[in-house]
Amino acid sequence: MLDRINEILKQVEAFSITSKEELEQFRLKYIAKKGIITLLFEEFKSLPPEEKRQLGQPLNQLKEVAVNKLKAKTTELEAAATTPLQKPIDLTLPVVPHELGTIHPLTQVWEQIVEIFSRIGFNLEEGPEIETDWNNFTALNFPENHPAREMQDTFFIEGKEILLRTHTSNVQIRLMNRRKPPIRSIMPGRVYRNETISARAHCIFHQVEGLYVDRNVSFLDLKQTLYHFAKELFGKETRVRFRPSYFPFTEPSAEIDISCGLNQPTGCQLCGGSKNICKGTGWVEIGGAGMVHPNVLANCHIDPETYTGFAFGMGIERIAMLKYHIRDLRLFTENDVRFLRQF
Ligand code: 2U9
Repeated sequence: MLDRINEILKQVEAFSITSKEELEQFRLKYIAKKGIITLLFEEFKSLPPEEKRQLGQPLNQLKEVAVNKLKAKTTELEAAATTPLQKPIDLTLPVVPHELGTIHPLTQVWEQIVEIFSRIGFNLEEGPEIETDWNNFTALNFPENHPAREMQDTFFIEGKEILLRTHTSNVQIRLMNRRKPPIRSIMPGRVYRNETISARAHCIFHQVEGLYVDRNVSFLDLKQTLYHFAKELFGKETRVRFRPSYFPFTEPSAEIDISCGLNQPTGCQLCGGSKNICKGTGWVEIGGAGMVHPNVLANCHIDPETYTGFAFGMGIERIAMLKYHIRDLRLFTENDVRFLRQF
């Protein structure tokens, strides 16, 4: 047994411990409950007294060497884990560049629009994207069989009663039900339509709508407000044109065009030199507007005999595309940094 003790002592001394894993292997092999040294002690108990006297000391010494090695290596490895790198840091080295992001072009345009209208007294209103049929269609004077209410155009969530809003007009309905005139607010937000995604259409897009309801609000107020807006956003030279149109929620209704500068000495400013967008007419559509239909006011418990109002709606993507000469709607949602970095 003495030979075995000496052999194991050599192994213990030679055992290389450079990691926590090796430390644990060492402990399990020699000192743990089923370790070699523990088993030697078990064997030792049943030896005759004569041998015990001979082997007691070398066995104790073996254990002591192993336990001390375990303790020393444990302290050494713990210290290494907490001691900072000894290599000096060169403070003159250039820093690793931390790339800054850019503000998404849609957010930029959204913020500019909010800013322009807030300076002329419009406050900001928001509402839910999941809406009832009443707030999205019925209160807005959409007839029961209007095509927008079909599955091909609207995303329905529960039957035909709960849906993803198709415009931000639901916010105006909620606002008028909650507060009485004067009301002068804009409603930017995300809207959903069941469209096939292409360069010109997306099933998710953004709108900004506006509403002004008070005594004696006229079509002239609407025109002046939108003239002001167009000049602020697209430049002082911009002209605005109203074309008669039809929406269930406004009467009379109009589509709003702005001049692209084709007929100016500077040429097509908004179309970016190409006539594809204005199709050579010099005008591009930016949205629609009109006087709030008396039925819509009445649906929101506002007396149409006392109050009148105007409303307008514009697509934020469309405005951003014109302002920054972006040709494909899909670029807004692809998150390609080569596109986003340009703004
Ligand atoms: C209420 C009353 C009237 C909001 C309006 C338009 C005309 C319009 C389109 C522009 C391009 C939607 O983004 S688009 O596809 N919008 O043409 N929107 S008037 O009229 C309202 C809204 C709410 C209570």
